[in-house]
Amino acid sequence: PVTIHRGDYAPLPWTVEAVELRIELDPTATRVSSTLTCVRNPNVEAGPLRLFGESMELVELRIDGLVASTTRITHEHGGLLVQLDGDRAEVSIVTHVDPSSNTTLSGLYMSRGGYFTQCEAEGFRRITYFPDRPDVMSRYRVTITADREACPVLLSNGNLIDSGELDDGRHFAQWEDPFPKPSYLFALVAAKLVCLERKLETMSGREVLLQVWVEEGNLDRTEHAMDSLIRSLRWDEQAFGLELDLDRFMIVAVSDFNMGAMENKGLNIFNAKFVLARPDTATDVDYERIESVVAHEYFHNWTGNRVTCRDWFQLTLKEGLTVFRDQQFSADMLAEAAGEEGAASARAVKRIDDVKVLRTSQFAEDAGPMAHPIRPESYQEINNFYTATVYEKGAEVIRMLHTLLGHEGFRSGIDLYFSYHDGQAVTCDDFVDCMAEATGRDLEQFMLWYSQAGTPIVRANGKWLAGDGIYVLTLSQHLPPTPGQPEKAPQLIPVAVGLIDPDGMDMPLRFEGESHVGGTTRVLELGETEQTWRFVDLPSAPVPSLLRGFSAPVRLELDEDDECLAFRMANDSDPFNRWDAGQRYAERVVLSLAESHEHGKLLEVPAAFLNAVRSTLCDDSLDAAFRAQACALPGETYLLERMRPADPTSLRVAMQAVFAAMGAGLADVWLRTYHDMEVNGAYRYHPGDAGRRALRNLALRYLVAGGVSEGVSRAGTQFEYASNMTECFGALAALVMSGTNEGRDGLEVFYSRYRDDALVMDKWFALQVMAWRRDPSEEAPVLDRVASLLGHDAFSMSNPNKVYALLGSFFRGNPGEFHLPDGSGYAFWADRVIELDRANPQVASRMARTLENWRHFAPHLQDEIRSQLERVASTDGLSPDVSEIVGKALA
Ligand code: BAL
Ligand code: ZN
Repeated sequence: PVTIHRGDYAPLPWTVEAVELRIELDPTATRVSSTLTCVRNPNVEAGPLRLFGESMELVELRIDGLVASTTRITHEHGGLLVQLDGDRAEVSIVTHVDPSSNTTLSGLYMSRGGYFTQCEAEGFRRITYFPDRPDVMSRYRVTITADREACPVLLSNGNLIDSGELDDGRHFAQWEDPFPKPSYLFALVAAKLVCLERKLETMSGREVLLQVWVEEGNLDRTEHAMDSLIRSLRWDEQAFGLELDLDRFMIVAVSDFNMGAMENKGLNIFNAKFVLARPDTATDVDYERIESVVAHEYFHNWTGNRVTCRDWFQLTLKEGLTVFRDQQFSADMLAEAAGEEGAASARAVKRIDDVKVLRTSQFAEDAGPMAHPIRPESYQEINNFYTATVYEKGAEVIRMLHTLLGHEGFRSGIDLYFSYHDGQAVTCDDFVDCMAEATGRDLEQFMLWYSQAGTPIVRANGKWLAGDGIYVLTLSQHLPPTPGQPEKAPQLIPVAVGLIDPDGMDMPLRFEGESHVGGTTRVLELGETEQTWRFVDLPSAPVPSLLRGFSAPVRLELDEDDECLAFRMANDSDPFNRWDAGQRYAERVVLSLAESHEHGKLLEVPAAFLNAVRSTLCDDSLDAAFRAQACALPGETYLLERMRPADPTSLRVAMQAVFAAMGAGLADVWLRTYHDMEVNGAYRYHPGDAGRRALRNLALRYLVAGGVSEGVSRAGTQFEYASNMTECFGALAALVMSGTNEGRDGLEVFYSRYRDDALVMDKWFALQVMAWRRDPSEEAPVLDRVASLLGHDAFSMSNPNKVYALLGSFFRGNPGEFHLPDGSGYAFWADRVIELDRANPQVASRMARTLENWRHFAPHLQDEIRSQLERVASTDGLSPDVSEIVGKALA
């Protein structure tokens, strides 16, 4: 495999000013004619025009109208080098592509009879030969022709400038995008679709047309996506002064899609699951996710499209920033809906959700063979770097800038960024330079967040000097080695700190040498290996509350006993830390039970832990959504990463014991909560209602796990009579996860109700493969069920959503069943990765990644995994995507 290095970047000798594309769609022989207005780059040493190309047939290449002689063309890695004279040239290329056999879903492909494109990162080169790099920005005019009957709707980027009829039942549409863009933002859709549309006035008074395009039967599921789009548009105007720059903005839903969605200029193409919602088919979590994905893609119009990345190493420039923006947007939306009283809690719940994702996926990535800085130094396949590190940790890095510079400073940096770089392809340095220039702050050390991989460990030690009323806090940082980076320098880490008095109140904070108290939460800037702060004037020994709001993406280590954790669970004024204290306590309980199991000891859940959960659950001052977060156990996947060596079987036994104890031991409060939290009236997507539903569903989960018969019957009733998917699925999940007979029956009923609804069937597949067995000695492993579901009528290996639902959920979401001691799960995994790789390397690679942290497992499992990794690695014709993952895993 070829490795590409960040340091090797060089601008191209030729760029493309304008592109004229004519695409004559045909299922097996689409003809693509492109005319490129090529311009010599005066700042670069002379050289040929570089055109990348893959998986298509070159029919013709002309230079300034004349067929190019073969001496002018060199074939290289599937692409072409073309010798051009002078400073400008017109290069015309004709290619043939076969969309119907394009199973990679990259480039031009077909889904349910329609044509769709996906060009990020390097899909455009599968449509035509082109300098397919983000630093080549061109104006596009696109003419699409297609069979009118099969594809009545023809869409591309920008504005529709012409359309009409052709011979033989064909028709055409011509689109022009006024903004220069890189090829990865090109898009085309030709299909049988209908749309919901709205007209809106932007902040400068321009009228714009917004459309959400879907298959005909789905029109009644588009309202929420449209509302989300309108809210996003308004928010970007208000929060950042950024207006929609086009006259028309379209979202298209497609059933077969590798990623979540794609921000093509003016023509966002979405995985249908992030568009379609109706109360009876989508859960509250789906509604929330749709809102944030719509926002994310919309926000890319400025952070990504107007200012784009110079090269793919800079991916976090647009992704980290845009994730940060969508997180802020969602927090604002939730806070607004919750009203003044509930706003802070609503924001905290959103923060908790985001941090859970980061700590589960990104921390694991940092601890394995794929660890990379948010700006990677090298890659073999760029598609493997659309990672939790680039996205979620990238967003945390932006959040730290926001914390360090303050809101005003951050905003002035953003303004400067657009004033300098609008219309350009730039780097992460350019972005941080703007932040530094706008605020006068030296951010050189901060840049280490862009170049060093790994999760910093911040260790805290506190000393109470009773006689002086001084609390001495020492923080030290350590960044563990990662592949290729044995040694690291200390980074700049903002640590938000509060001190709590014995009554549970925050203490006013003053550092030694300061004349005034500076509030009850202070941000310490840890920039050295070790630093000490002295808090003075304290009347009593404080309990520290560190890393409030999760102010930096680090692992915090602090010696706290159970009592102290319970105290912070009950008292910390920072809701994030209040939640986190509970999670730390729960982690300690579960992992110690897992250890007891390994030593053949009896498993006993400490009463003090149950009491702490009971207090949280009964605290009426906390809203339902927060209580649902605070009373949920940490995810099994997260805990498995915290366990060294990781032993999924004992972890599962421990988890089951804690679930059962929490259900049976707290049955009275769960039943009361279930009753009190009932939501009446028609379904509406609202965080208040969603929180109540979440808490009720959690109650059912515990009650069923605890074998509480009243809980099982409540779940059965809720499943039967639910008027919305959140309640229906929540009840079913409670019954299925605990392996009950009622759950098995429920799955059949659910199937008969929703068998024709592909998105709901994804939930059905995912749920049953994540189920826990009640008695592993008597029941067949879940693996058998997964294997048999592969042959189910509703399943398809060529649909990424189905693969993620069935295989992804099993490999990632059910460790206790996937990691069977006899290794049969791993052999199954290898067979699937190899099978998928032949058709869709991107999806195969995602599945391959589910075993990359195999060295964390107990030795007997490691041996089994290694042999399957080796089997995959030695498969003939392996894609670069999977090859990079298994190669790095075995290195
Ligand atoms: N750019 C790929 C999809 C996304 O991050 O929005
Ligand atoms: Zn994005």
